[in-house]
Amino acid sequence: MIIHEVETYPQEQIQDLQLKRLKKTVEQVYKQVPFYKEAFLSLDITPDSISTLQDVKKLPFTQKTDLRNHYPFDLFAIDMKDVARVHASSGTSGKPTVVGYSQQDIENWSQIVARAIALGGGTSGGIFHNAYGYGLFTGGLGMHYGSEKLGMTTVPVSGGNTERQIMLIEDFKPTIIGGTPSYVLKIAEDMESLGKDPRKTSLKYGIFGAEPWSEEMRNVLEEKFAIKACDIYGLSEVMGPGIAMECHEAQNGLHIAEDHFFVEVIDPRTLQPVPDGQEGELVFTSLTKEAFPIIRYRTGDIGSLSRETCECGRTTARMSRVKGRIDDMLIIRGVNLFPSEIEHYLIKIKELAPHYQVYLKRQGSLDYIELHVEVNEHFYHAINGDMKHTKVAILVKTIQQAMKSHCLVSMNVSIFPPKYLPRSSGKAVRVVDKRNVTVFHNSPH
Ligand code: DLL
Repeated sequence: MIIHEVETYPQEQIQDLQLKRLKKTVEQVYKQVPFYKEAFLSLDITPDSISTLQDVKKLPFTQKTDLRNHYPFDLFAIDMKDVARVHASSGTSGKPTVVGYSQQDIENWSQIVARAIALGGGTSGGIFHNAYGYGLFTGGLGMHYGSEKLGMTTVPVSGGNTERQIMLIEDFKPTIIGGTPSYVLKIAEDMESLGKDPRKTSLKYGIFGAEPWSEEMRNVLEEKFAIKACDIYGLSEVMGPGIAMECHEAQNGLHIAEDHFFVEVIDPRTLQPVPDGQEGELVFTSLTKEAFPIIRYRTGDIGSLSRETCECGRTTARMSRVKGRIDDMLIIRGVNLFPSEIEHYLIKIKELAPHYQVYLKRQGSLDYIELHVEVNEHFYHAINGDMKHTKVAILVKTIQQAMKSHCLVSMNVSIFPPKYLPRSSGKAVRVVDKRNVTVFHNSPH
């Protein structure tokens, strides 16, 4: 359902709005954030340097390290007394990155997410089961405010405690479930273990994101729950969930909330723009934020853009599914590979459950992948008997061949029984880097 006229504006009209808002944002950061003023001056630019949307290229990039270096609040553009809320990313090392919102920012974000949920099939009167984590992570509260804004009854269940999630899904009869795709998959599996059929719930739509997932994972989730599953994208540095969202009508690219965010796609090496349709790093500039405006934020996420009008009628630019983050790209003997590409081919192997972990290991000076996969219950029960070792050996070969021919990398494969690999209630851990682990003691042979 299209809930805001801006979603169908002709491109020129969106661009006029973007330019007006960009100028205001540039003016605001120049005046209120010393970090940006210095960066502008060092490039010899002032707010007057922006007279067209193309001039955005004159502006400096912002990176995660800039947020870390100004921890916690030094990039905020308003007085702390006017900051209504902060969120932070967990950050694997050192301090988290902190972002702030004014009351108006929260109102805008709620509207953005309301639009996103409507894109994914939400309507007022429905019930939204929100299994995104609540807390400093933007997922839970971001989706919550948007769901309420849309007029949905919101169930703030957060992630974890899967048995209770299942009970609430059965009892409250939600129409939409939101959560990371990997966690919602776990909910389905646990239902099956309890002898319940996930296809029989009241759920009609799923809004999944916060981590890379493949088309094949979409098929698995749609099949398991008998729902339509759509992809939602966002990041805390730019706002949180809702920056872009797929429509359930086309399920073909994520509509960007272009009235609030200006998107660019650049080549991460040359930092130059790449043409529409070509993959590169997504870069966002906020256009309406008050507390934490951000200029040309390099997301590290790889995707591409399309500006064709979508069959749902919306005219906003669409971004592709995010393949992964540049820092998560594996480089194995010269081949670049994202875990989501491994997922894409792994899920097609019918003996496997849709769970995997990529162990990065090193032998001498060479890196290699040890792929940890899990067989599904069906295969597990079918292989009991004398042919067990042969069947597993054949499966290993099948996986190795699929990886070699599609991902161009030879991998070691370890096969585990069902439910062996760790599940997360939030973002799944797909890569485990064991390259710098030194063995403390090896027992003699
Ligand atoms: O993950 C915001 C969010 C919450 C998005 C709920 C969607 C749903 P962060 O914790 O700051 O924010 O992590 C942002 O997660 O730069 C991407 O690398 C990744 N990411 C987010 N959505 C997707 C997606 C939230 N749909 C980082 N596909 C981003 C692939 C995604 N990766």
